[in-house]
Amino acid sequence: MRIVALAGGIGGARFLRGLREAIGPEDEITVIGNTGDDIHLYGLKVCPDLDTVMYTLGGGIHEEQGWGRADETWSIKAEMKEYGVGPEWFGLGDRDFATHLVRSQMLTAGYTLSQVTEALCVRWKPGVRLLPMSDDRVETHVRITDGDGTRAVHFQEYWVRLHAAVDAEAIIPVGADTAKPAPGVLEALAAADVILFPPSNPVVSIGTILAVPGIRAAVAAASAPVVGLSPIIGGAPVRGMADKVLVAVGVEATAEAVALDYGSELLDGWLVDTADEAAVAAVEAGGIACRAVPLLMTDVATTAEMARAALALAEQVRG
Ligand code: FO1
Repeated sequence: MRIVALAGGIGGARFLRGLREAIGPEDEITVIGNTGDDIHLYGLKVCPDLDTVMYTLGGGIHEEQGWGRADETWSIKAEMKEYGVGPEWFGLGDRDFATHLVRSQMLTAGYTLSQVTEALCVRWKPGVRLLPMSDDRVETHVRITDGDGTRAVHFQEYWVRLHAAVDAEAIIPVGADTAKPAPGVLEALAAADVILFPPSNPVVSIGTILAVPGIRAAVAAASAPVVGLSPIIGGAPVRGMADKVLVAVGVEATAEAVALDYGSELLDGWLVDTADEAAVAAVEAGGIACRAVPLLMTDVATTAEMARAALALAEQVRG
């Protein structure tokens, strides 16, 4: 079975680890990764969501953080501080720097982000095909108003330096309107037997992937059933601050609101946590099949159960 998953960062990567556990040897997973979180620092291109998927599935992730490398050291960061070169608020470790050096060197040599990602995965062997959503530069910026007035800040500054302290007024995936899907993305969606929306941030992760012209339409037109898993449990995001960006798009931080925002033209099925059993009727009323199952990804085995539930729902809704 050919499975395609649109994935963001930490939640998406953890889900994929369970999905990989849940499938058989004849199944294959293609991940379309969000690149809107990308940031250029010290002349290097950093791809947080692609790296989180690669490290998590490749066994190099810092498990508690969900980002960056395990057993990290911070000598380069300390030296940059001594030179007064920032930003201090974004933690790039020495091991992680190697990824960004290899990526940036290859991009400078003329390779595409897809080719770079494929090359990095030769080392990490994530057990999935990891495609960036686009080879073109897309960077999510956030419009906010705080003590410094109204302005747009890079998503990473909003997320990491400002800790999403103020609600986002608007989310702008800069460059998305002229970006093209990366090679293989549309083909994978057309050939998929199942398409999954993991519990990633529906606005800045999956929403950004869908903002690349052609991808939303390809998902909507796909013959494969599309099943999503709610990133919101009991009215709050499981991790991260999805509610802060949901405000920007006028979507309530509830399991049913996120499903209805994706809409039945995209989603055929939606999993909510057992805590949100009451949401099932509203989602089904929106034309989306809905089941309530445990959605807390406490460990790989539990996550594999979630993935099996998503694949089972896909079979039930397969037209
Ligand atoms: N998140 C933080 O909260 N603090 C950091 O200092 C930080 C550094 C960092 C470096 C590389 C990387 O790939 C991710 C990093 N993240 C950090 C996480 C990142 O902000 C998020 O993983 C995604 O952008 C959101 O999914």
